[in-house]
Amino acid sequence: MTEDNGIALFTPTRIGAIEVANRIAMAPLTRSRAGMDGVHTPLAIEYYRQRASAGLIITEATNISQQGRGYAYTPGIYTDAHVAAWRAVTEAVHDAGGKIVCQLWHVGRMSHTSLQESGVAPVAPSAIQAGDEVFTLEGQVRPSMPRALETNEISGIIEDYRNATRKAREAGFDGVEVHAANSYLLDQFLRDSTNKRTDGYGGSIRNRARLTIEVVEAVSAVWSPDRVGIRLSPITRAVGETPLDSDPIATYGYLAQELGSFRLAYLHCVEGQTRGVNGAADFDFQALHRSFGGHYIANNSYDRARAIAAVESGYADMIAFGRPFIGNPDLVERLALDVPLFDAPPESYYGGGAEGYTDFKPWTADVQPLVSVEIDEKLDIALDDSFPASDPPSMSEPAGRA
Ligand code: 8OZ
Repeated sequence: MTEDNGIALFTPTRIGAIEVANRIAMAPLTRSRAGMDGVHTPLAIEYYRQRASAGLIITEATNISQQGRGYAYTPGIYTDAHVAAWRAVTEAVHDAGGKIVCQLWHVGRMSHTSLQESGVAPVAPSAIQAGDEVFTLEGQVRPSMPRALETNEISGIIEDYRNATRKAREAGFDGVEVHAANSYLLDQFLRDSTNKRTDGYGGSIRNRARLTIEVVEAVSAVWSPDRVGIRLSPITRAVGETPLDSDPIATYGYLAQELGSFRLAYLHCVEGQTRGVNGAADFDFQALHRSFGGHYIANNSYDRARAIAAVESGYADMIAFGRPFIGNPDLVERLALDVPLFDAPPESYYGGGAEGYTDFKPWTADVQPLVSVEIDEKLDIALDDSFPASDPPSMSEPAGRA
């Protein structure tokens, strides 16, 4: 339990319909430890249970369909087997007093034919191949050339979001977070660099924002808007040289305003470039928050002092920490006590088993070598490191993508 140290960061609040015990969220962290069928092993139960003192856990990005999968060993939320595996996770988190929402993910063009059903091409707003890497059973490879979605296929994608939301509800989650960040499918539609469509989903800002808004509308109708959050990253390249929008202020400002009318649980922003630089100064996230009007979760390179100040000043309702939650399952307690953080080795981030996943100990003065790290959030969203290169999962060396 956290100390009542009189600091707002450690006090309860309500985010939409979700009562949270403190203002610290666990950011979505891809850990690549599910089976190739997207079903979590029991290790995930322990992993999330250990981190249940976070006010809100946002799960690792979770595929809404096989078409939406871009990385090996990532979990899904579209079959009954997925529901059963996730239900054990949500029960463990709830039993430990935590709250947990499922991040709904469709990677769009960030995929490879080997990860798609019958080896077909991944889908995207436009047939423009990404220059970065995704993780397949053969290791890290360039994403395949995608094919542009036909207009009449878009309703099927929205239906996949609906199905995933129903499944998340069945699995006992407290809500869902729509992943519209980091240049995956929804962000590919938003950015004019990746969307060259000439139908009602391309061209003007309004058209490029249409899919995200339709998804949010559908997901909110299946559950309830106050159980739906959304993650945006207006100025985040996420991976390599992923292109940005030509006018992020106008594009994401319009979107935030439109999203505001749904009265969602929250807007969650990756504030910056995620290359070890907070970058919030490059973009007015406060203005974006104002346009949205609801609760705001800030993410990217926050340390204890900045997190405390951001909540104290009313800048944010919650702060999401990513990488520090890998090596510090009890991050909330450590921040409350203001004790050092453990810097998990990068080799532990993606793939493998219990090692580097569930074996990080809670803080005591003598338990493990403690390294005081500068908190740097890039790893909850950025592909700065490599993935396991073989099946069964195993660790691999970081690819050194600084
Ligand atoms: C790291 C590795 C793979 C995917 C994101 C879901 O950037 C991710 C991701 C992060 O949002």
